[in-house]
Amino acid sequence: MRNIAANSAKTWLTTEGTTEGTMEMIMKIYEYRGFPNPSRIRIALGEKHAADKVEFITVDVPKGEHKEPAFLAKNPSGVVPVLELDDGTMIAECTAITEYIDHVFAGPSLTGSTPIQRAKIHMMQRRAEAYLLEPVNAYFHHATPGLGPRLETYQNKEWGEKQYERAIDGMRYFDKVLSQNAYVVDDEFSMADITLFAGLLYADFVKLAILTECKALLAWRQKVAQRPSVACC
Ligand SMILES: N[C@@H](CCC(=O)N[C@@H](CS)C(=O)NCC(=O)O)C(=O)O
Repeated sequence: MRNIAANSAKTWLTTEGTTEGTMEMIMKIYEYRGFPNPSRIRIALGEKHAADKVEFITVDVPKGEHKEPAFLAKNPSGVVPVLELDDGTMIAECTAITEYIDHVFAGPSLTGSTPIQRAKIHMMQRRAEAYLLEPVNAYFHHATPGLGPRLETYQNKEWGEKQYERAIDGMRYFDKVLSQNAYVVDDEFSMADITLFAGLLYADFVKLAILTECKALLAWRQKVAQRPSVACC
């Protein structure tokens, strides 16, 4: 199960960039590289220039390793990614992992520095999940063969196909947002952009193309794809 790409952070930096200590801190990320949710974490780490400060461990999702007892003990939801800290603490859910990364490593904030920014980023990232990433996920698991018959034990094709329309509506919504702002929240790249970008990665995977009329969304995507954190995720 081990596929170690990088190792150990020796210095723990605060968001202000000051050194808080020299403790040996090993963060492990359980993931399946290239899948949309793990990509969210790789992008967040890339934005913080911290990808070399964690150990990536591959969980073989196509083979069902994420549903085996050893992994379910880490995350009872049976999904990747999961962050494991030195003391054995397990953090699942991309938003929670991103919050942690954002506060442990220096660099521009991904989750907002003021109460209003934080609230807006959380609201919009949740919309990116609810309007796009989750409908695409439901379409994949219900209206396509998904992860195959061994893992897809219940499928509702009609409901899955309905999610395709919801995802298209979500793209139209974000096109409108991005016709007014440079990024999903105002003019700063944030966790909300990461979630939307991952939703579009997933849409590509299920062959759900962005409508050509969504010009602002297409232009935003091209711009975000050029960020170093995204280019190497
Ligand atoms: N809400 C979770 C979603 C995680 C998720 O669905 N991950 C996918 C990979 S992109 C997964 O593990 N899927 C396996 C499955 O559904 O069986 C998060 O934010 O981390």
